[in-house]
Amino acid sequence: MWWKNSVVYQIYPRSFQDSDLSGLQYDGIGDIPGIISRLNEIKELGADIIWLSPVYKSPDADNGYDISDYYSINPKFGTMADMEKLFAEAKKLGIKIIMDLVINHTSDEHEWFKKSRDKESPYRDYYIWQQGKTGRRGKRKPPNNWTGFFTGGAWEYDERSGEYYLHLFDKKQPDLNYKNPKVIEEVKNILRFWLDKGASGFRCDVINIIYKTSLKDGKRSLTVQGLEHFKSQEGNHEVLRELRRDVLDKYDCFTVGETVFVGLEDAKLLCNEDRGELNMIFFFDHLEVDRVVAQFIPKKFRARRLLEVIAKWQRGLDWNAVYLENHDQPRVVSHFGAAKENLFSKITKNSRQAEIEKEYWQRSAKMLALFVLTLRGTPFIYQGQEIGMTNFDYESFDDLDDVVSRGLNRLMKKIFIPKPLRWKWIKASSRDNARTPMQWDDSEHAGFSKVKPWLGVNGNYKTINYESQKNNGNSILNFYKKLIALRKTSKCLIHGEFIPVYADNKIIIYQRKHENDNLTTALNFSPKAAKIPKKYNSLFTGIQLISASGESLHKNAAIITLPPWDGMLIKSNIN
Ligand code: TEU
Repeated sequence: MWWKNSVVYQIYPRSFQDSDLSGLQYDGIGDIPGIISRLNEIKELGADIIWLSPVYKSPDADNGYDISDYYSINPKFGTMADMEKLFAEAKKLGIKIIMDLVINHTSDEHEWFKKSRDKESPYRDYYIWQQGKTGRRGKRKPPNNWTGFFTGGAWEYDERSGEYYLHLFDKKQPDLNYKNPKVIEEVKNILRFWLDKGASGFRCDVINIIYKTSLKDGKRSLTVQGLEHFKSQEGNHEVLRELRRDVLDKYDCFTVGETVFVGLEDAKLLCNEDRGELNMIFFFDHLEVDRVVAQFIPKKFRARRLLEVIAKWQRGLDWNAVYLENHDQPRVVSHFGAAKENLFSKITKNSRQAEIEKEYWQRSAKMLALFVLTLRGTPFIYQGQEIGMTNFDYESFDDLDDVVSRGLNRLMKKIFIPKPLRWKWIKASSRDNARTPMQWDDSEHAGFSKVKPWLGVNGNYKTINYESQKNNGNSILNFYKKLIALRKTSKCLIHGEFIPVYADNKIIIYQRKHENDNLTTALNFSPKAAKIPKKYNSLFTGIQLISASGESLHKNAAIITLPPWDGMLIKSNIN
């Protein structure tokens, strides 16, 4: 299973590289020829699979996660010929590509949905249409009390047919009806089409909520209401098995499912090779250790909690999809690393303070690289993570683009949450944090484009950019390269068992074991040096393979301390 030895690099095409190649003009939006022009950088990093966020035709209500034609390319990104060239050029470099499969919903501008608005159309049953209820004083009410993932209700009334349609995300993203076998056949055709073009698999968007067993009212809930009627339903498992049996198993490919509100028991079923559903899943638990109510409200970070959650999943599933960032999440160095607050802010600092910040930004980004690359599973690195890109530095709501951030702001305003607090929460959680243009160099627009980008470039691009790290042996980028290379040659890092060792509020220690090999990872998630309990000294007696600070461990000291934000990997002598 080649995908077990691989490292995946996620590209969010809109923000990766704009170009004027292949008949395109610079327009501030990344494109496929731009990706082709950067394949060497991905190869040099050591990644051998690309996950491409959606490039299909779309009105972009949710930046491509609202597809209006699964068989054509968004003209902003290029043409089908460009896409074919991307497959071919990537292949030459030994890089495989997996596509984003968004099949819970389509765009409301998809032909199926347009036709489905007509009650008599054979496409009516492609979506979930229901009559409304009559509320007080004869007022029209939605068919049930479900709420969506993007804040607000999950039903939209359609004047033309006098009924409501279900949309668990934006109202421009109507949910498909998986009780209709024709929908499943359409999905099979989409899969075949892209596999025949050269795709090596799929990242499957919100794949554990596609089947709605009943449309009864949901239990009252602060998050998504109605979940018990559509999360990980038996019908959902059946659809996945059918897609696998009839299509996926006939190709050399793999799937990684994005699974929302997923529990370990569900996940075991979804990833069980004998059942044949998905190959691995993305869960969110580890990114939510310092958040309440899904992801919006922060709470204190404790390293101990992080290890508990990671250990549960590492030991609970045979194979994990391992990640710390994607296009929906804040940058990890701003989330779990040293760049939590004010880093590189415009407020004048004394030079000593600024130096420490810079040092710690870099070191913590490396420490987090060690984390994601020494766990058991297929690692996914998100564009910009390899150079330690940080959350955006915007100062106003007007700079935001994301449909979720805007919706959330409206909702919080309605319940009178004061503006500074709204801004603080949204700033820390907004999906736009991950979507600022890739910082390639220190030229205007960070080398991403020659014209103003669709979303503002982070002001720190002069300090944080690819070019400046490329030839710096000490950079985050080169740390990623070294570590990926190390991982590729280490059976222990790929196949070794995961064993949690120790954690407190600052540090975590775990081991990977394979035959006679024994690797220990120790990570410090705090700006203070941390003592390692004496009991574990023996684990640190071997060879230090790599460390985030570059400092070597004083192995013979009676007390071993881990410098602030440091992380290290040790080949231990003992078993
Ligand atoms: O995301 C699913 C999802 O529900 C969350 O990760 C979502 O971003 C979060 O709850 C809101 O902050 C997937 C895609 O990754 C995301 O980009 C899409 O917007 C969404 O599905 C709908 O297709």
